[in-house]
Amino acid sequence: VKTIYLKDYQAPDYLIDETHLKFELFENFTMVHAELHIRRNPDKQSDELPELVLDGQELELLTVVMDNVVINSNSYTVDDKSLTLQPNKNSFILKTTVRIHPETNTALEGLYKSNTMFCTQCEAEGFRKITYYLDRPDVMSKFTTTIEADQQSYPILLSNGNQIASGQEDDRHWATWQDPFKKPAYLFALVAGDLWCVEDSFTTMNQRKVDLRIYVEPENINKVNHAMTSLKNSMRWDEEVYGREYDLDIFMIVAVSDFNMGAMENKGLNIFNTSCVLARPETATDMAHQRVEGVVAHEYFHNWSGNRVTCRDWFQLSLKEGFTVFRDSEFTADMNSRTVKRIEDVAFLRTHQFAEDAGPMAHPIRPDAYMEISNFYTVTIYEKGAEIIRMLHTLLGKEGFRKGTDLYFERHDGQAVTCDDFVKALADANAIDLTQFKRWYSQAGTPQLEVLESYDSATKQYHLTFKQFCPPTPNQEEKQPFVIPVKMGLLNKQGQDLPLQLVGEGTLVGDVILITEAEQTFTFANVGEKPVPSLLRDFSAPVKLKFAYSKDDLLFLMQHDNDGFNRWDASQRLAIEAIQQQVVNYQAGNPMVLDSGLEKAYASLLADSSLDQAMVAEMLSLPAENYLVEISEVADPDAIHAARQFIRQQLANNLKGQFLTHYQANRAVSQQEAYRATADHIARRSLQNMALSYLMLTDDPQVLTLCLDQFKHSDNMTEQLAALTNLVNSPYESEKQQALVDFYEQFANDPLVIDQWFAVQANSQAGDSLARVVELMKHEAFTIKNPNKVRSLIGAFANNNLTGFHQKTGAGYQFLADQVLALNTMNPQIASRLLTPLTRWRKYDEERQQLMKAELERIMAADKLSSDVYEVVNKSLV
Ligand code: DPP
Ligand code: ZN
Repeated sequence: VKTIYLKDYQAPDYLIDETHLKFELFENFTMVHAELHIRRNPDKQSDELPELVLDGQELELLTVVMDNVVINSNSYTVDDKSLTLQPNKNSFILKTTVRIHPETNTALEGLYKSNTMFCTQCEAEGFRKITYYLDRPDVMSKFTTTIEADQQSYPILLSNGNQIASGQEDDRHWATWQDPFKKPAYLFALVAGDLWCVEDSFTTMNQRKVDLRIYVEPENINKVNHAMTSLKNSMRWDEEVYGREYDLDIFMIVAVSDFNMGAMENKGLNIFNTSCVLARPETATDMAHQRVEGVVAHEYFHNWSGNRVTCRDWFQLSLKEGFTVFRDSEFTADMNSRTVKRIEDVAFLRTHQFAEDAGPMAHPIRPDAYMEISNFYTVTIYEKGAEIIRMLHTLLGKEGFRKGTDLYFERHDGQAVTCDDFVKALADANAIDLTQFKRWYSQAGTPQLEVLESYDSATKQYHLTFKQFCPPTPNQEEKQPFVIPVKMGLLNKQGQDLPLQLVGEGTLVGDVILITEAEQTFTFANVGEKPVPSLLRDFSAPVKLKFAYSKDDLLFLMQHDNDGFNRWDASQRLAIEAIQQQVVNYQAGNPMVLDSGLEKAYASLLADSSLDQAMVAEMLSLPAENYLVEISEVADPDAIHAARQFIRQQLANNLKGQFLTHYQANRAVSQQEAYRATADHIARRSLQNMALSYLMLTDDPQVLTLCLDQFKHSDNMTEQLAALTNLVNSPYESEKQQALVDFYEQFANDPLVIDQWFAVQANSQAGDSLARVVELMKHEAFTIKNPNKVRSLIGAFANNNLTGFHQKTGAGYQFLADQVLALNTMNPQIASRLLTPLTRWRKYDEERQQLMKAELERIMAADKLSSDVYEVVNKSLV
């Protein structure tokens, strides 16, 4: 397996102005006829005509014709990765015919079948499994696509752009689609199937009417309304916030059951995993509704940030992904509760991306090297990438940022560009220097920001000293200081923000100070009393902030900080401290105790009726086990689980009355009001379910009755699934078994709900969860060929069932390695993704380390490892 380096980038020798494709779809094979209008790249002149090397994999080459002359096989070379020809003209038309086998394509890359439909996934390098091509994003071409198939089985034939012709001959029919916009091959899409669609329309800011269609398999036709509403909201938002108008007359989404990722932004024809588009109250939770809204927006926003302006090469992936995640998270914040969205995003980042940054796969948001690009669709490229864009937004302000993106879109429309181009447009539009800021693009790792305070009552000066340090990551020992924007406030005894008055060195813009050095002191003047600092408000930079807050400070911030994010963060710090102390007690064999400060804080949260319910629910959630692992020096899964559980249990017992009051009040409203996926309804249900999960720890038969009632008599999946989850983790064995049986019967026909049913059991805290997962793999509803099933059963177990996966025998590790090996040839992308928990072996004790490493070595020794799996295992063992 070869490593590819950014520094080796070369512009293409040839360009493809036009691409004409014809697909003949049959049950046992597909013929692909390609006509490529090729010319030399005028920017790369040399005396001799270079060879033309077209990418192609798993293709059966039948004919090659250059300018109407048949080329015989002595005049070209074919290997398992490419077709090489020697052109004799600067521009020519190349025609090839290949035979491919979508019907046996289990990797779900290129053209494949999902249930009975044909569909495609070409990002990043799937197009080369369809035809010989210059499969790289800096080759942009105008595509015309004709699809021919059996009329009965495949009445719907779709591709990018507008349909320009169609016809029928005997039992076969065809349709031709033309995309007027140049695009790289990774944005190509084709769909053929027996699909139904819901239609709507959107009128753009310039009064153009756009046809909106969501295609699904017939049984899902009643589950697309939420996605359609989300789409229209996204289109309006992108006009209002970024001035971006949709550019074709039709926008289509197709829902596909077998899909490696969440969704794909193909021009005019987005293809979605069913899990990211289908939602209705009875079958999809609030979280699922929000995921649909977010992913629909994300893919739609790519039309500008990704499609109209695309990436020069795959090292620039964050150019489109980081920016588009930032765009979709701001959209979600505008549609729902801004603070709750920020809390969710940061909790996700700190749990998953910080762990990636601290592990063997750590990479900068613009990597320097990769073996398999599919491995770089990571939380770093996406979520950390979005944080880098958010910092630029903070530095430039809303208007400056908009000026910058306007210039970016105007300057680079129709081009394939780099992250440097993006930053340059922002810098040029605002006449500022972002040179040092760009270190965020090239340096991996999570910076630590340590802060020390001192107060001088005589001079009324308050000093904050910041020290930044970024730990070494693979191939990057030393780091240069980052630009770290710290949004902050200084609170007086009443909890009010004091005016910020900087004296001496340093930059303060509004309420943001800029850290640019390894160590830097800021002095604030006219501070009449020693304040409590509220630092990194709204999580203004993706760093680990260290400040020695006292317990009283945290309680104070929890109540008074006018930044909602930091109020929540204070509650988390308090909870972490309380849990970590019990981890120590547990390990020493000492009795565990509940911190009285934490209990008081929770009691007052529950008593404060002025607070937003969603915020109360967020603040009552103890940090997740995975996050507690991430912040441990050496993670002890049993101790973390026991300590966290102990605290939950004690809080439940001591605050039972308050939890019950909240539960009953909110459940009563749920029973009266029809379900709506709006922020206020979601907030109410999250508090209700939070209260229920505490109450179920109290072993009170009255609570069991409430839980069973919620399970049986709810009109929505949010309540029903929460009740099921509580039952599954309860000691009520017969009720638990009955609920699982009833739930399965109720939803046996709905694969996405059954995915939830698998996940609930995979996450079960019962001691036999691994045996149960193994058993469920034989269940009629399970198939390892469907990525959603793999994620909901195997992935959920390995990623979220801390004690089950990390059981001391190593059986969890062995199980996961077995599944990775089974998937290695079948679906390398999914196999590689499943490996993540094993790559984190350095986090655990010596014995577990050995067991985890042994499984990685066993995988390494296997035959025919895919490049996907090889890269991750290889890097993990270095
Ligand atoms: N480009 C896609 C997305 O993130 C990945 N399949 O939207
Ligand atoms: Zn994306």
